[in-house]
Amino acid sequence: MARKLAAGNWKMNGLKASLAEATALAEMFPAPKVDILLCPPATLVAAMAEALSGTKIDTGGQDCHMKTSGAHTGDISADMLADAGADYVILGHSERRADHGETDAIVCEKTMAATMAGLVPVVCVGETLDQREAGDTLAVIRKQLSGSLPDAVDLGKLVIAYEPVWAIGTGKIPTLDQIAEVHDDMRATLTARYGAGASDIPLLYGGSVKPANAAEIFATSNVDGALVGGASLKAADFSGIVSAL
Ligand code: G2H
Repeated sequence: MARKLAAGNWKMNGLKASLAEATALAEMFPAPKVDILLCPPATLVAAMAEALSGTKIDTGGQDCHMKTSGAHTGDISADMLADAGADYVILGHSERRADHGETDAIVCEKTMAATMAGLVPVVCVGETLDQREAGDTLAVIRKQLSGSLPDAVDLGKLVIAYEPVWAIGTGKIPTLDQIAEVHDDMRATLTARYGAGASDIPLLYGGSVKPANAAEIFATSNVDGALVGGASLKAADFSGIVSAL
């Protein structure tokens, strides 16, 4: 049985004052029944990890380079995130794939780098609206999973997030049947590749998750949690999602 995870992706939002939202969330959940993760912008990773030390909330990055060090201006390595106190790193988010041309092969290299650094990669996949309307959703997700994940993974330290591109920040979500279809197929695809241990991989849904729709999404087949953007910025909103899980 996969463990439950409520993960917040602050994207390019948050200044030092925003750490008060993280500590407020920690005060609301001193002994949470599920895993809770916040991924702030890189500038806040070290400060958030420090602010949340001694709490039950983990900190993560939103991307890392595939190399451990070197001449890569503006990038940060998985080792640097770990050194700053991160436990997780989001990889292959559709905004990274669109804004920075990240391919499945690049995401795969980053996933290996994250694992080597001791981080838990949260690998994102998802179809565009055109791909869904063409009936290609499952084929797209299978291809992304195949290309973005290495053959050697630590099944106990891997998270997958299904985020339909057309549902991100739009207020639209797939039907629950559509979410179940993708999540069931992802579980089957991962099990076929990695064996029965793939049942332990948390499969998150992401895309316009709110307190009002979280419970029905979490009740959907093979949904083990959520990757939440806008609704993770305020403790008052994110707490409603955590409580629903
Ligand atoms: C999808 C999600 C967070 P939002 O990108 O990863 O964002 O919840 O704002 O749609």
